[in-house]
Amino acid sequence: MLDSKACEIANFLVDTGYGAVYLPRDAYGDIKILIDKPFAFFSHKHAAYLAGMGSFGHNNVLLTPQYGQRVRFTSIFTTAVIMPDPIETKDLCTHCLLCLKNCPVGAMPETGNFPPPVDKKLCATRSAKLRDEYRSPCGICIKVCPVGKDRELFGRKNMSIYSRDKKFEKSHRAWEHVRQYGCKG
Ligand code: B12
Ligand code: SF4
Ligand code: SF4
Repeated sequence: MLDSKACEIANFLVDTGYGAVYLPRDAYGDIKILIDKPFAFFSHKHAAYLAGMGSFGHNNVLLTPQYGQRVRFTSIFTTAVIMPDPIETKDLCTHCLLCLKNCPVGAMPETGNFPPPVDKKLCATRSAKLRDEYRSPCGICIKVCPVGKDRELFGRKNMSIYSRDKKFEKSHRAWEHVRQYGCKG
């Protein structure tokens, strides 16, 4: 959807009289390519940062006030002059380290320059393994992040829902039920 919407917007700009091309949301053919070379030719999260959409989180992904990190980007290069929003100077990350504590492969260091570098190989290897099992890619670090107004909308303000808290046993049983279908098990 991101690619087709970006294509539509670029085409609209061209029809309106401006040069415009969109950049694909990911631009790689297979997750396994990213194990050895985890870079794209263009970084959407840095473009989003410069476009004033948010600030970086401890897990190196861009945080937005509306959706935390549960948001994906695409970008359009155009000759149209569009007023940018100011760069987000507020640090939206609460430094709670829930992303780090919940990462199943320990891909994030606790200290170092902020945001500390994620071990891309470990992370990409996990997603490649999940793909081989016909599962969706990982994303636990963005799921458990408390930032974002979407938390209210989805009734997920209490972050202990992600721990094995007895209070949320009903939700965990429902998740386990769902996960038994559509994959190897
Ligand atoms: C390659 C890639 C991966 C690789 C590497 C991840 C990474 N951190 O770079 C792997 C497979 C591991 C991966 C995993 C994930 N990804 Co990914 N990925 C990409 C992709 C295709 C390119 C990223 C890239 O090349 N960035 C450019 C480099 C320069 O960025 P960087 O290395 O993070 O740079 C930082 C540091 O390295 C450091 N740094 C860089 N250079 C230097 C130099 C010096 C001297 C120093 C000191 C520091 C420094 O500072 C930078 C700023 O933080 C983008 C799509 C795109 N085309 O942008 C999606 C993208 C970044 N991924 C995304 C997502 C959501 C994920 C996952 C959650 C998986 C999922 N379920 O989709 C995980 C999160 C992992 C994590 N914690 O980062 C989203 C992020 C959206 C957002 N809100 O920011 C993107 C933008 C896709 C999209 N179209 O929306 N991804
Ligand atoms: S996507 Fe998964 S493996 Fe990668 S850094 Fe986030 S929690 Fe860790
Ligand atoms: S989980 Fe906590 S430390 Fe990690 S990015 Fe979100 S607010 Fe920052």
